[in-house]
Amino acid sequence: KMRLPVILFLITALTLVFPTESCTSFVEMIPQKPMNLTAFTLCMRVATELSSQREIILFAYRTGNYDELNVWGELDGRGKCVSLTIRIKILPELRALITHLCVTWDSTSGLAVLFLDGKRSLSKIYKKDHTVSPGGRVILGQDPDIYLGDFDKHQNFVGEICDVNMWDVVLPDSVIQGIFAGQREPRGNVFDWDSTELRINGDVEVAIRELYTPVWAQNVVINIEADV
Ligand SMILES: *[C@@H]1O[C@H](CO)[C@@H](O)[C@H](O)[C@H]1NC(C)=O
Ligand SMILES: [Ca+2]
Repeated sequence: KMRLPVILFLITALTLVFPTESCTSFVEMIPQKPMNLTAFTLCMRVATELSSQREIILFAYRTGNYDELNVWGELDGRGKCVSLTIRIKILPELRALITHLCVTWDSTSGLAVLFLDGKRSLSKIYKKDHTVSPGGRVILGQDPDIYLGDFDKHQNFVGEICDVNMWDVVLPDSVIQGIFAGQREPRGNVFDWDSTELRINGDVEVAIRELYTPVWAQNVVINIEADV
């Protein structure tokens, strides 16, 4: 009989590293349900070292003719707000340390709110009474100017992104704070990072990282008796 140490409760996840400026590398995410949304919560963990004065696309959902739902980081904060469906400036908080970012939006009020590491921004009004259209494609890493293509390497994402989850409702602030702190419930019903199909294109490294270990389980080693 031997005692085998088993370390439990390590929660790991895929992570995507976009190493360089490129106009060919992107990851398509296949949604679990049609994206006719009247509300959503979109969360991700993201880090970048891009410091040049340029836009960075963080999430792009485009149908045939329209950018339906794009999230941009605009490091210099002076990005022009063209008439995209939803365009949210993120300002300088994005950095080389992983940041947990969530965006919520609800069409009834038009309220859009940003959360950075669980801290809530002011509310802004975007596209009251609008419905996001279904039938498009969601990609990470590039901004499509046509249905799926016409990428600009000065807008692409360079850095690491993971744990991209989306719900078709606005989650309460306390739930978003819990997710930032590592809770894995509720799982996204539009995108659930643990199960969503990812289609990798070009130079994107897919790695596994430790996402989160509950505080009570850190350094817990449980010995299990086993016949060997
Ligand atoms: C989205 O479309 C489906 C199927 O047509 C429908 O059942 C659902 O109610 C729609 N959701 C919204 C928010 O419009
Ligand atoms: Ca573009």
